[in-house]
Amino acid sequence: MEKKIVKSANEAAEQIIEWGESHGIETCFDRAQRLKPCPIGAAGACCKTCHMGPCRFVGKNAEEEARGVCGATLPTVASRNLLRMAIAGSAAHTDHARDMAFILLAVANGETSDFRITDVRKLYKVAGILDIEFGNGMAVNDVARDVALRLIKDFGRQKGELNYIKRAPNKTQERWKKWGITPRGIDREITEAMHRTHMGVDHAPDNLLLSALRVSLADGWGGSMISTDITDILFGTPRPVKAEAGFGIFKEDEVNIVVHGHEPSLAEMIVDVVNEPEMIAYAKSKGAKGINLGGMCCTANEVLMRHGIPTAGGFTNQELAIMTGLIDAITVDVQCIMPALVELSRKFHTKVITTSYKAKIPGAVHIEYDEHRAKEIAREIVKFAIDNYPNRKAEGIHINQKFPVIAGFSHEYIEYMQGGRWRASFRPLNDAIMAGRIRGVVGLAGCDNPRVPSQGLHRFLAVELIKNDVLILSTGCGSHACGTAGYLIPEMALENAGPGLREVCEAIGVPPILHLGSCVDNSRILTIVSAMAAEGGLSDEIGGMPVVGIAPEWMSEKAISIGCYLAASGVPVIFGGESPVSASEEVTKIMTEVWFERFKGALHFEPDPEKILSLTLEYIDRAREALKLRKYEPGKFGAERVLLDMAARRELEKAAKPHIGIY
Ligand code: NFS
Repeated sequence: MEKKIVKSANEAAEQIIEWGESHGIETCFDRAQRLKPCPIGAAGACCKTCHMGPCRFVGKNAEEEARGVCGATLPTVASRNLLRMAIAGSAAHTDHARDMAFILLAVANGETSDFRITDVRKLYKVAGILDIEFGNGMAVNDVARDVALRLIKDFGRQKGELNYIKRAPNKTQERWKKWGITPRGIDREITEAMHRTHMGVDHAPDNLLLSALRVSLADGWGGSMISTDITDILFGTPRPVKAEAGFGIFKEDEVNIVVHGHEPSLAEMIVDVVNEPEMIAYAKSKGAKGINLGGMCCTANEVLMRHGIPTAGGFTNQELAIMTGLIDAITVDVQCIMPALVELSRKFHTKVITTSYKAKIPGAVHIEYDEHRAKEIAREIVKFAIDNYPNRKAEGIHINQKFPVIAGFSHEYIEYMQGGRWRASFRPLNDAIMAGRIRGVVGLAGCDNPRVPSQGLHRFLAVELIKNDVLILSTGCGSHACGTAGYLIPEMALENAGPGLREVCEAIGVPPILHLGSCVDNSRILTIVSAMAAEGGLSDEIGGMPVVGIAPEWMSEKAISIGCYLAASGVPVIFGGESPVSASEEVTKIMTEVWFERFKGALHFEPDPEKILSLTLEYIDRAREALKLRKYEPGKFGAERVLLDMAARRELEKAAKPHIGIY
């Protein structure tokens, strides 16, 4: 009997895929089976930077002997390929950040009345970080303008360093200076790195890879951090919120609209508009009971974190959501959008609406977004979806499965939950790590991927890590994989976490997997680890902390940029799948051993999830040993301060005076 291939670890996804197969509907899972990756390109051994090639570097001694037409070696080509991925990833995140900065400027200048500054406290905090002087009398919009302009300067700066570099621990910054990778201006780093990869420029693998770190740091401590901060300022800094995840979020008797992509500003407007009484009345006039908004991919994370909008899932779930036959319109902005959606949507009644001039798909409806007319455009989109509701056919496979999730763990909330408004700090977390109650921290990030049983590697590692008392900070599709399995709830700690982590989660009332947000919110991992370093008792820089980043199902170039900026910041990173530079031992060695020596971070690729797990724990234990922390033994802890429980926190707060902002 032929062995059945499991395509997704998400049961509901698997059910939809099977339904699709029985109806002759193709998805990324079928295409992944059919299209085998080119083994030469997959290993980084193909150079197509000029038109004398593509040159393929194959054969037993390719590393030493193979040459391209220009004479380039395999390590040059492999490192150049990786650098190009990092550049594209950094460009994606930072261009998203640029759009956010211009929205903040438009709000400050009064050019749009649809948005406002929601979190004034965060605005002041960011203004403080940027050394912007603001007194009591200064109007909020004036502070916002100064913040926006100061951050916009980060894109075009030619010399000096990015504003947020100083948020990193001094020692971390010193390492960057020593190795010449402190980013200057975001656009400069991207342009210079592209220049280096042009035919006939930089040929030294180590130098090319340092450039990958620099351009990625411009993402992590530049674009992504800017985006996170401005999104918090405009739409609110997340705090825990209850929501739901899974294909069961769609409603048979309501207009279902999905916001998909990455940039949150249009989605925020749609959240507002679907609640307008006139819109609801309009939906009812078309026979629907109401309007139901859901999210997909990282736009989903943005509106989930701030408004509790339910999510249908991550990257590999997008086609499957359409196959429920219940989506009346799916609006997409930028990044991680499968062009296959349009062709697929024709088999159902779903309308795919592109909204960015940067990201069009032939055959899609295009309603162009402009932040100056945001609400008007959001209304047009919602109305369009409502008008499509009567066209809904009975086709599709309706799914009921959905899980509760608790999301919304910003840096600020994590600090707050460890001591309340007046004693907020990272002390309890550091203490719990020092005592061995928490073994270490893992950032679970990145895409989900149809080349493995999708979402399964995330789920396996999440469960195994929490069993081992490792606290997880999840983002992006890692969070979707966990959320659609029911892992993002406090009960997960009771049932699955090791004894130390379970106690900590019980005391605070949080899940053992803290959903930090979208992919740009990986910058929250940087600020959290920097705060842990500043708190004392562990490492005084990011490097050397019992902290590891993993992206077991990565596929996008943005993931490479994230992996590189975490590695340069001092976090060992382990990616799943085959290495995109596996053809070159020299390049692999630089990214692991050499980077670890210089930055205490590394970037590994490891297809075997069991090995990802053991390497992660090994890094954590090695860091604990180097920091002379007590040896981790499950259930045996050292002395530590007592965590405040909910009641104690409330008591403290009753005594506290009101404070600006939400904390
Ligand atoms: Ni990030 Fe991957 Fe895309 Fe978000 Fe999901 S695929 S690298 S997690 S949605 S960006």
